[in-house]
Amino acid sequence: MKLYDGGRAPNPRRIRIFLAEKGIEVPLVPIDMTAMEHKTPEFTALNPFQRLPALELDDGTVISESVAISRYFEELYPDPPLFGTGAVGKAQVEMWNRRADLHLLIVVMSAFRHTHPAMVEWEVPQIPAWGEANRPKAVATMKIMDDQLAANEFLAGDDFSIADITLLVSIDFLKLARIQMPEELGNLRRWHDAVSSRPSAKA
Ligand SMILES: N[C@@H](CCC(=O)N[C@@H](CS)C(=O)NCC(=O)O)C(=O)O
Repeated sequence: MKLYDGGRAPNPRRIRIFLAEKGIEVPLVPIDMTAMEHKTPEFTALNPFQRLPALELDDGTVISESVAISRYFEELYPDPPLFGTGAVGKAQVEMWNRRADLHLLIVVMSAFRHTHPAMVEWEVPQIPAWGEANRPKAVATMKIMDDQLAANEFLAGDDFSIADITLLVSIDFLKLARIQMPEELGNLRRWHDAVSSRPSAKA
């Protein structure tokens, strides 16, 4: 098994944090995205969407999409559970992870990719107005996350989950996207300090 990794980019980081939380070690194959190694014919044969991360199993099966890769490891290594427990708990994790993914990570990445000059060749067509339009969307989502964290230690409730990983990589990507976390979001700040101090955050 090998994990095609993309350095500090948020989606590859999601998997490294997930693996660190589980205490699993998987051989990494670094793919230099700045050198466009994810666009080579060899990598395109593995993932036609030319995106990282991607996991290649020993029988040649390739799994891409961060959540799909995470689910694979959750099945193999159920402890600690990172997709929730019980019918309600699993649904809560799914809900908050999708919210973090669709309403924050993709929004923050769009703000970055559609406005940053270095992303012209990555985001085709690059539409700066769309990038700008995503900045207030990110702030609106952070306010909702702050409300949720007023009553919960972690995003989906009492336990750390994949939803926290998705939120963490999104918040850490704000700087590159030139989006500020509003000062008044004290619950989100408290949560961010706490999850950033977990050893897995260094992954
Ligand atoms: N939905 C995918 C998104 C993967 C993705 O967009 N990865 C970025 C790095 S964070 C990438 O490979 N970008 C390459 C490109 O846009 O050319 C997932 O969850 O894994």
